[in-house]
Parts: sequence; structure tokens; C-alpha cells
Amino acid sequence: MVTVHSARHILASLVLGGSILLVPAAAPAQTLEKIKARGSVACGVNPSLLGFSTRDPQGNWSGFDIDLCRALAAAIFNDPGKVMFTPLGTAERLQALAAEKVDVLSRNTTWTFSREASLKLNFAAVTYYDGQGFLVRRAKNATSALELDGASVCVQKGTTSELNFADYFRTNNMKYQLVSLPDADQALKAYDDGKCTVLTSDTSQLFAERLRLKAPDDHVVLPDIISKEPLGPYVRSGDNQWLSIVKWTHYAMVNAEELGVSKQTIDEALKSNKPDVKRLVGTDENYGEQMGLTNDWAVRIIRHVGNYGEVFERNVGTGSRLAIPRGINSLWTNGGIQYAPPIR
Ligand SMILES: N[C@@H](CCC(=O)N[C@@H](CS)C(=O)NCC(=O)O)C(=O)O
Repeated sequence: MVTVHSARHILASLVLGGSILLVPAAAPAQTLEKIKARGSVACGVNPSLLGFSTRDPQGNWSGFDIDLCRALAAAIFNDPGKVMFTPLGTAERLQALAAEKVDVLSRNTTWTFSREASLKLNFAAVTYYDGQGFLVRRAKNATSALELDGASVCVQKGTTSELNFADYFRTNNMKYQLVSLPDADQALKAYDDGKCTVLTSDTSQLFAERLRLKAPDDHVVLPDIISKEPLGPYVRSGDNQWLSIVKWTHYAMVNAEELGVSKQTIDEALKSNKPDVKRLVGTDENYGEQMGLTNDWAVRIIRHVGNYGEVFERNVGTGSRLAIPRGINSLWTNGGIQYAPPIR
């Protein structure tokens, strides 16, 4: 017979058992705390991609993807120099992040379903809307990718590019000869040496890689875009605070551009009475503290690194060697799709 007392006891142990089950197994160490203790952000980057990730002879890194790492260091330490860069090749990049070799991966990596679902990673934000394209010899006089039937195609192994181009050729009933190379240098060399008639990859890379050919002006990027390649930083799943910091670091830069807050105007912005600007620069509310940072987190990013438009123009924009038009990476207010959720 179950007495009232023992029934209570059973109920209590069930509730207790239930609550034990609800406690997640060994909560992962908070990435932000590890970064603060280490004194730097560990950032996985492309070993070498003009405009996006390059190292000068003194060992200083610069580029569009590098600036995201610097913005994180600025937000956390008020010092964009506090980054430990780890060059990661295409094949090893996602596993290196999963194995905790870096805190964040910021290197022309496409947001895809399987990379999130099966590798237990989270994509933070689209810093660059890209798409796959084709680089060909000008002398070929091609005006569209549909004229590439029978082409030999150089592509890098283990990329979304390899999968997309095969789909595209098959869909359009075109024959191709695959020349699959283990890294970007070898893919470019094979193309330059005439081992293939076409080099395919993300269009941003084709703009960068074209400059490294023996005669860049003899080659053109065709206008066709055959895939969606939303590029941006990845983090490991399971640390929402860190995911938020990476996400909102990008969005702070996009919001700053939209509000006209830049390196030059940041001091004025601190005196602004505009509600949107006040929330961005932390003179209103405590958004920074809500993520474990200081309330001037966005000010630090803008002062040291700049807003999104400044980062884009400096590294890859029409004034840079790559000369990539803003295109769909313009703000939504200018006809593009860069659109940051509000800070509020
Ligand atoms: N966005 C695509 C392609 C990115 C990619 O890794 N591209 C190659 C060039 S085609 C690259 O960056 N290679 C540099 C390297 O392997 O070191 C993806 O995420 O799979």
C-alpha cells in the first residue's frame, strides 16, 4: 500500500530524477572566458587569399575575413591586435574548429545544411554573399557559361564548388572533364599552365586569383553565377553567448554603416541623440553587458576596424586591387541584401 508519505517520497524522487535529466551533461567551457584567460581570440583563416586573408613579410595579417577576427578582438579587448591566427586549408578547416583548435573560423566558408547539422557547428552571419562563377581565357570569346560544353574544369577538392559545377553541367546536358586539385595554388597553376580551360570557384576568389596569373588581363570572369555561396564565420554549437558575440559583431558593423557611423564619425556618434545610434554606441541600455562584453563594444569595433562598408571597400571594393563591386553586398537600403537585425 502506498501511504501519503511514501507517495510524496516517490513524487519527490521522480521530480528530482526529472530535474537531473534536464541538467545538460558537462556544460561546455564558455568560449569568451577561455578567450579572456588566454588574452587573444583564436581565429582560423585562409592561408592566402588576396583581399580576404593575406600575411605580409613581417607576419601581419590583413583582409576582409581577417577584419572579422580583429573586430572580435576589438570588442573583447579594445585591441584589434589580440588575435592568434591559424592558417587552415580547405580540407581541414571545419574539423579544426570542431576539435577546438580555434574559437572561430573566418575564411570563405559557405553556410550549408550539412556543415551545421552533421558537424555540430553554427554559422554565425553572412558577411559576404557570394556565388560560384567561371574564369576563362579571354581568347575563348565565351560570353556565357552555357558555352562551356566539353570544357576541362579545374576545381578544388572538398569544396561546395566541386559539387555545384558538376550539378550545373549535368543539368544543362554539357560534358566536362574534371581536374580536381588538392589546394588553391595547385588549382590556379593547373589552369595557368593550360591543363584546363576553366577554373571554377566562388566568384570573389576568381577576382583574387586572376591577379596571380601570368597575364591577368588575358582572363575574364564570366557573368554567370551558378550557386548561392553565403560566406561567413562558423563557431562550434553549444555556446550561445559566443555565437551571439560573433553574430552581433558583424551586425554592429552593418548597422553602423546604415546609421552613417564610421571610423571618422564615431566620436560624434557618442554625442548623438538619435535612439538607434545611442543603442549602437551604448549610451543607452546595456546591450554589451548582456553578451558578457562592455557597453561600448560596438564603439571599439568601429573605432579600430570600421563599419561594414569601410571593411568592404578597404579590402576588396572598387578602390582595391580586386575591384569587386558591392553588388548584392550593398545595404538593403541601397538595393542589396546586407540587412542587420536591430540592436534593441
Ligand atoms: N566557399 C566554398 C569554397 C571555399 C574554398 O575553400 N575555396 C578554396 C579555393 S577554390 C580555397 O579557399 N582554398 C584555399 C586553401 O585550400 O588553402 C566552400 O565553403 O566550400
